[in-house]
Amino acid sequence: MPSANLFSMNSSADVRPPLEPARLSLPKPFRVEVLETAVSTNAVAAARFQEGESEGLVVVAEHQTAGRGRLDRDWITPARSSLTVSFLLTPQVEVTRWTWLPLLTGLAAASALAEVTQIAPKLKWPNDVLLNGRKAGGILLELVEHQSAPAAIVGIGINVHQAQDELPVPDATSLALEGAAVDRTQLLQALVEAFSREYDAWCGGLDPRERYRDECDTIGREVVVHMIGQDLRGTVQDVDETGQLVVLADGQVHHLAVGDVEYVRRQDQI
Ligand code: BT5
Repeated sequence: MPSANLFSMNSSADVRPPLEPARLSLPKPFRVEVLETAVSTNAVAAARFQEGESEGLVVVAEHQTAGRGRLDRDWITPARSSLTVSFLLTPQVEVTRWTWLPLLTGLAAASALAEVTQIAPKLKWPNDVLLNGRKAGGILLELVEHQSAPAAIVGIGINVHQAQDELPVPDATSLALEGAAVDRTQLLQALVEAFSREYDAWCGGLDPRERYRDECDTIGREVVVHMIGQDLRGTVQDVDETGQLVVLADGQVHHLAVGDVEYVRRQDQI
């Protein structure tokens, strides 16, 4: 039995069962390492690469004690409440195109969630998975090097069982809050399968833009993009061939690699 303090008073252990790696049957080269606790699965996957692990390792933690978001922000999840997963990848694709990796991971999450829950998620550029407009998942790409060889670590967190008071911000949600009771092992299987499909197609030269445009909630919106030291207000026109956001602002077209996107309503949308 897991210790009672892993769970809040009103939730019972049987609705938050542990992951069951023995039930997984993952496509090659993917293989899973499930940890009871990790500081951050991205950090563990990076360390494994530096210890000699090759592409395809999938590190999963039942609990992250210091999960990371972008720009040193936190990713906060109670034990066994969610999926916290990192992929170790060494794609034979130009490093300048690795910017697609978080977007491909978003596409994989959207497919897996649609398959397992029948709820259709939307993707908010660059790294949010939205359910009914609220953030249920986040994605983090980090690059690491070992003996001059680069690897990408792509981490994703998906909120599964959390109640509202277990989420760190009010505009976050979980599958449970959206009405979906999900088996995390089944969701992990679906996520890795979907990621494998997206990744293989992309490594094989397929342009993911059409698929991304279909799933992305951000294109066509009036937005403010918050960047370090600068905010840009404009209309999102597209994503470009490297996955950058194309924003028309003050008559100029900007291609943005990073930023936090805030959706704003135009007067005519109120
Ligand atoms: C992200 O950053 O959304 C990327 C999150 C990546 C997490 C995964 S879990 C597996 C792997 N290992 C890691 O250590 N990280 C990855 P960003 O866009 O910067 O959003 C971070 C912000 O989201 C925080 O500042 C909070 O406002 C909010 N947040 C934190 N935890 C959340 C949660 N569980 N659900 C929704 N929002 C959350």
